[in-house]
Amino acid sequence: MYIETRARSLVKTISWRVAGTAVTAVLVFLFTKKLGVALAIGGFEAAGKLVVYFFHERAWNRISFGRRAIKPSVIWFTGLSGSGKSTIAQKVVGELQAQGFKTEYLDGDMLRQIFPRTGFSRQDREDHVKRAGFLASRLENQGIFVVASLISPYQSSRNEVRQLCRNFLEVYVSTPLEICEKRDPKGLYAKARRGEIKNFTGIDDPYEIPTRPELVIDTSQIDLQGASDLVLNLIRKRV
Ligand code: ADX
Repeated sequence: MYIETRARSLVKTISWRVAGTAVTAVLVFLFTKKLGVALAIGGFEAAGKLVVYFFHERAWNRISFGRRAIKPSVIWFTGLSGSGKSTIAQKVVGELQAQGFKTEYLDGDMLRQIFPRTGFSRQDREDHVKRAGFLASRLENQGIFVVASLISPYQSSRNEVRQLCRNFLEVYVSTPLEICEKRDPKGLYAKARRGEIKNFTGIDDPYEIPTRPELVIDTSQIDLQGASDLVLNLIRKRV
């Protein structure tokens, strides 16, 4: 993801030469006990090898042998509201960034703030998921890891997103409805039960369980670190 600039090659040339020449001069002195000879050989060697090293470095920068481009992935968290998707997703984002990978996080709630007219009808959700999926695929194309967290309850739009992306990893956060409802961090399940919110996923709107997810995580059975390690292991296998 980085380009080796000429300035960097030049500084590396000089630092390596100083180190290499010091070794040569010391060795010559140890063998001959003649300081003048040691310094002369060191000096000529430094001048010659400075030039050779610089061009050798620049030539290798043009050779792709032994270089492997990182294959980023789209890690798509799907599951009920309150299942723990976003918590694991954010942890994975932090770990990927700490490892130096360019990583973008796409969250359903965040996208809804930008497109506030997105509702919760089937059509609205399908469009919303496809918008996020399209964006994810474009970022992936540019070598960026994408971690997305959306309920994305319908198989059809998840499949479409899978088709758009090159390296799509579907992580189904399968925490049971009873647990999500007990957690109810935003009090929305209670509202949905009282009929104050319509089309609430898991209550009066379906969640279609993924048929072939790359990973299934039930956050009532595993802690946050364990869950994030599972995801990172999966990513590592696909990089
Ligand atoms: S998705 O179904 O369109 O993928 P998204 O992930 O963007 O959903 O947003 C889900 C969040 O919206 C939930 O975590 C919840 O807080 C809130 N929400 C509000 N109304 C609903 C609803 N009818 N169904 C599901 N979630 C809802």
